[in-house]
Amino acid sequence: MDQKSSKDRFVYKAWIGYQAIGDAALRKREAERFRWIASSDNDETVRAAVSELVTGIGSMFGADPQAEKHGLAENGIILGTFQQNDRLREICGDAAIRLGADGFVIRTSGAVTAIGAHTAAGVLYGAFHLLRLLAHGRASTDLDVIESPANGLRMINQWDNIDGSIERGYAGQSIFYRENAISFSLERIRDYARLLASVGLNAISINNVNVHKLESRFVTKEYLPQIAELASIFRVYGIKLFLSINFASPIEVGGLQTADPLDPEVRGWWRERAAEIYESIPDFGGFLVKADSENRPGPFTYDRNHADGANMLAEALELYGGVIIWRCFVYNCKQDWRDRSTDRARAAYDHFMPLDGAFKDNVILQIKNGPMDFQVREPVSPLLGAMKRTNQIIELQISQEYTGQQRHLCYLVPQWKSVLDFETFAKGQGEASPVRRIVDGSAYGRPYGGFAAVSNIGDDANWTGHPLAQANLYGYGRLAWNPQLSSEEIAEEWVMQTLGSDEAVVSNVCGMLMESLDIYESYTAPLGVGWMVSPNHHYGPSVDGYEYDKWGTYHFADRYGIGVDRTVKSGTGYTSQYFGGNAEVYESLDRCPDELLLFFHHVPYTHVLKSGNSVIQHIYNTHFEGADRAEKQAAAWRLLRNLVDEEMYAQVEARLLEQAEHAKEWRDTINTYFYRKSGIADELGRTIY
Ligand code: GCV
Repeated sequence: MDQKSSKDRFVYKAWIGYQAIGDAALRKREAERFRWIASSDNDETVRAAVSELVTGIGSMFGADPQAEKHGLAENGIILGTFQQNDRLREICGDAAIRLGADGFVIRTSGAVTAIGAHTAAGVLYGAFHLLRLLAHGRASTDLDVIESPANGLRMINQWDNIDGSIERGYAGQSIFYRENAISFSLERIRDYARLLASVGLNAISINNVNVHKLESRFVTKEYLPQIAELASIFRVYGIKLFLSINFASPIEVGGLQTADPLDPEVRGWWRERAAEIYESIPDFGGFLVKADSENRPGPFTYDRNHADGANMLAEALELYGGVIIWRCFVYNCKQDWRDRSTDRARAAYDHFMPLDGAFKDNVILQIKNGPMDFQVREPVSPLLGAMKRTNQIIELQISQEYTGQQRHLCYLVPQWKSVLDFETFAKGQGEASPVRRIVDGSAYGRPYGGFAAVSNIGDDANWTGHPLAQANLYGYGRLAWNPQLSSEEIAEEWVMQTLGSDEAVVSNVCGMLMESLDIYESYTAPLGVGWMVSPNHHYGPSVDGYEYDKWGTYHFADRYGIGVDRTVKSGTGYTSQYFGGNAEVYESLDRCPDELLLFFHHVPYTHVLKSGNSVIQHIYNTHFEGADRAEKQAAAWRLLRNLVDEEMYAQVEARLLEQAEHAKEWRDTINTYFYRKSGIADELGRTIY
């Protein structure tokens, strides 16, 4: 069934292909040090960790480590939970007290390497981490690593539909569904679980947040047996399964007259569903909900608010320890473009802020990183940090809907880093409150915190369409584990584990990844204004594609100027949703950062930026430079022709060539549009049509 996957292909193995280490002396030494791998834990997750170590060490060092129950005296790895193993407690038990949930210790003692954790999942994360260190050529002789994840929930959202399609998917069809049925290859799902666990992810929602007819029935006995099978594969890798649900299911599936969250019959219906689900999947994670958003049903139909809706579901799951993840992507998607008073950017805050404190403890709000919708550049959502008495997690999009659809190279980790490092001033000047501390729950001592992101994988043999887009999935997981890692570190880790440690490969590919976001931004929508993509499918330039539409996504370009006035003084007042310093900076035309200028202000084309260029000249310069730089990426890759796997090489080359061509399309469409609108020529006299 899984025609496109072949586990032996280089591109399929992604970053867990465990490339052979080139240094022969190191190979010999390490093979000698890892003669056995022992665990006395009788647990499927720990067994998966053992098997991963056997595979990884075997492949990297040409070794043949034996899986044992009890560690012999020297030359091996001992791993497991502290409570099961005296030797582990002896070697690294002192660090146990410093470990958070899911954390691990890796420590060398003589010729023994110990991996200890409180939980089986922690042991698995420790095993993957040891393999990561070894892939980097780190010798195993003096390890003393203690790590715990910063975030409790580290989740991936599949936008997969039962017909096999994936909403905003750019890497083939679903690996979960085919032709209106749940249909999967055990091996492929297991390998996906391995990839996710290898970077510490611990939760997955397996169906699109737009829940259609058949998927609405996933909460019934008709589908639960197969869903339970999926849950059991993910469980081995410490990953909890969630379902996206349809708020109107009591009507559409249950035959009730209403889905009113305060109706006793509706509440009873959801309680029955919960009982059935937990009977099949005792560790079921919970529901992910898109309600009153883009034509999906929700509590507004019944004049109820989102706390009423979320709490009703939360009550049904609380008995079993389940949670409700409720999305804040709620806005008017039927706006009249002539209406200048409605501002989509304001919507999430306006809807949810008044409800702070009204949600049950097992409700978690999922907030997109920006106020609009995953544009290449947006300010940080002002809702992040605003609600002090509500659990919140951040939602990112690994799938490159607006960032080149995995046909363009766009390493998103630097974008996510800038969001996570953004100082919200939620706690005033006295205490730092960057987004990463809001979402991990620590700023307000919340019981839940974490990350969610829309997956970028499909059934393409290389998982992500563009093989280098694997770095985004990898980077997402690594950041969810530790948001303080740098973009460069993550890029290097991914390259070394995926492509090996050849110096030219590492430096060229890291360089390409690190530049790619900036390049993509340069030749697409300028200065934070966003959109300008072709409607519906969102690929390629169309400056006015969304300008006279209902979706609330406007740039307001006319012959004099461009940008959206979101100030309090003369615009939509959106800037007031930020705390102190940020509100002031964004409100001020002088202080607003160039890269977000058009998001917050409407200015004439002649307005001079901090860079010294006028807005119009900036548009011309960045578009010419961006397209040139895209071409250079292809040239940098060509230097690696004989240094990377042939199939990988060809797939990347084809995409880079397409990108270079397509960047010219963007360049010319945008430059021509603004030249004709403004009538102002390029100072450098380059060709604009
Ligand atoms: C799943 C954007 C996308 C939609 C997506 C929606 C969401 O509008 O274009 O495809 O729907 O976001 O996040 O719910």
